Amino acid sequence: MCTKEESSFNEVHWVGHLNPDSDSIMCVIGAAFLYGGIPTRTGPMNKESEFILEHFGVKPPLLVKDYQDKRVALVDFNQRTQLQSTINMEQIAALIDHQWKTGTKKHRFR
Ligand SMILES: [Mn+2]
Repeated sequence: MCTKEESSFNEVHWVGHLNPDSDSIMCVIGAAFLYGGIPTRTGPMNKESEFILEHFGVKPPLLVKDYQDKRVALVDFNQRTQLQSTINMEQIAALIDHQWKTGTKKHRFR
């Protein structure tokens, strides 16, 4: 077991799916808090997410347009079509919270 400061996730960019909803926004913040790393988002936040973050006084995740050369960890993610276009499979260090739908191969990540 290592401390948060020693975590291998310190340089990871946490990211959810395209057109981030509140799941994606809150998950990247929570994951970065728990494991270290940088909470990011792929686009503008919706009104619900803005309200939640403002209400709790939490800073929005960093808006990132280009993830090339970054280690990435995915949250709130289950469809490859929802992967930001500059992220390659080799960059993905972790995946949590994927909301798997049993029996549907159509939505398989790999
Ligand atoms: Mn979502």
